[in-house]
Amino acid sequence: MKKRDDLTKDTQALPESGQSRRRFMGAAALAGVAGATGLGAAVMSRESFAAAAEEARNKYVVHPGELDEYYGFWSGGHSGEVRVLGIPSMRELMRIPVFNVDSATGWGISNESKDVLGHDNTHLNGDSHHPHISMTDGRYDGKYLFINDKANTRVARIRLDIMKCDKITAIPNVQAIHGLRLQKVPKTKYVFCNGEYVIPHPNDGSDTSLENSYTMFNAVDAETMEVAFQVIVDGNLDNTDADYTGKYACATCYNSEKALDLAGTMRNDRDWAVVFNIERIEKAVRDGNYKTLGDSKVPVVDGRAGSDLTRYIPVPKNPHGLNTSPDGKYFIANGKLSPTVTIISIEKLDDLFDGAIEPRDTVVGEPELGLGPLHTTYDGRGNAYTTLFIDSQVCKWNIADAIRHYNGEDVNYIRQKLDVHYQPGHNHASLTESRDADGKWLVVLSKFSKDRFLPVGPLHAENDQLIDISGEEMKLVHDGPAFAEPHDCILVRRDQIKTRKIYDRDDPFFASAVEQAKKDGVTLEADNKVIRDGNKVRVYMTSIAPQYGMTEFKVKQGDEVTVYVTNLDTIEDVTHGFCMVNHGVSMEVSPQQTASVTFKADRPGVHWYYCNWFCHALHMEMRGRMIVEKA
Ligand code: CUK
Ligand code: CUA
Ligand code: CA
Repeated sequence: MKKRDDLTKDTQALPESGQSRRRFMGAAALAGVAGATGLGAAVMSRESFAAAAEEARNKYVVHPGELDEYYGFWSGGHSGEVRVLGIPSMRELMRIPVFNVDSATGWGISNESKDVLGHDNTHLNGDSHHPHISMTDGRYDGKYLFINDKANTRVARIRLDIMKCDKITAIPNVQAIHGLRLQKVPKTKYVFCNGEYVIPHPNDGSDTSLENSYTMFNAVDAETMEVAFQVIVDGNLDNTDADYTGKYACATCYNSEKALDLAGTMRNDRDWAVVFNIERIEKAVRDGNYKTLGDSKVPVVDGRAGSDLTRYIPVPKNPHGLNTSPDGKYFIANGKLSPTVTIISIEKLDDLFDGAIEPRDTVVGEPELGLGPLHTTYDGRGNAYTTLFIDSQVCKWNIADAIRHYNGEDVNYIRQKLDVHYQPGHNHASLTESRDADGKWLVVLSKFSKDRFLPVGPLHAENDQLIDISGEEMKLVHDGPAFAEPHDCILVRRDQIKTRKIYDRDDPFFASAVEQAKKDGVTLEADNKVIRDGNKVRVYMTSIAPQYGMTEFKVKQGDEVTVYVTNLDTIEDVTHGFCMVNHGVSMEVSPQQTASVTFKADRPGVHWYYCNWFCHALHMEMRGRMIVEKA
């Protein structure tokens, strides 16, 4: 672990625990001391053993004052948020509200957040599953993180420089966006996302039969966040991933049966993975070979069986995760109801699309791993790690050996099975979705924690486990309770993320406030003013610890009041808030940020407002009064 500041660290008071001294004296140092003092061999080995254990512990224990080596971004499932963790400490660093309402930051309350979420307040929930970081040439570029909302069929983008959501797009013509992955090469031009459930078209009640129902694979432009195209498919869609040429994406389908009942979805021994030829789809759109549906202008192409745009590769059975290996060679589909995963050779896809080979000819391996394979991740050294939901294990296996076994050689491709606790969904190795997969850490997101933590009532935490995969053997090193429900996470080296310490005054995040101030002739950084515009009142105030620029303002009963607060502090970490008591109003105003909130002044009298982010010794004194005059 690197230290934030060696000088400060060494003077920090840690002698009681002996932490800093122990870390200073690594395994080699301890062995050396033992040798120099002429102790016997038995003592030496005990010392060395303790030192080695200590060294191992120091790999994942991040001591007070030290910083983690990786950022982890966790989806928050039906909590609708994204969480930021440090790895390997597993410390939660931040929460980024996205498809939810957050009282602390005012997400869903402030106007800036409503500019992103929509001002109609209709969708206050979400179900985020798959967080993925934008890439340039197959490497994380740290610019954006994208995430799906299954509950309300949306895709969101988070700006990683400020760690705020800046765009949300509702995907038309489909229901429930589930799998989401990014184009890796040459850069993330598209966000690929799967509509899971089939619906009739038009979906207006005129026909609810299955004959006219289908779902679509979608591509969202990563910069504009507009839907670039939709592709009609057979069956349904679960998870997806893209290749390292920019040409192909692939998605699993668990319901080739097009069944409505559970038993029906399990009827076929094989469903399929559908491969999308992105070049051909782009060409079809360019050539005008598409239709549109309903009011939407999004080009819709037909990728059902027989189309030139797709190929359907049969794979067993109700497949779930779809994961590209970091060497770019394979798509691996995880069998779920089959104990196998299916290795699809990406190299062979050109021949498949040219009609030179049959779909199953692209399969180069189908190793049997255990019960309930859901997701696979990679260490960049040729090994894959697959979660076995039913077995409650992670299976480490070697891809090359699995392929040799498929070709009839008598080799054992399984390297190790490690118990995890319990019922794992996704797992994710450090940098695994990029060319830089470094095989250091593996996070396993277990759906059940059962007995691993203090009981907290019938609703249990989940259990995110950290596994050291840097050696030959997987070693479980940490349990971390998590609230509902981190489906997936992504680990990125800390140097790949560059964050702002304070806002830039030109930040587009509060552009609409800046625009309104300009119209009102107000200088946000200096003025404290009340502007009346019919029964709309705009209150502009500054804040600098521990004071607002205005300790009182007057409005009339029935006014629609918008308060703009501009934080003039330039010191890192001095965030103010604005809370209007009894008005459901609360928001964050970080250094150099402008934030605004709109509410109705419907009750005459005195209404106090105060700063709700602790900013100063006199933080309690940072307050003021809104006087509402009787109508
Ligand atoms: S899905 Cu949840 S465990 Cu939505 Cu990625 Cu597999
Ligand atoms: Cu400003 Cu607390
Ligand atoms: Ca099926």
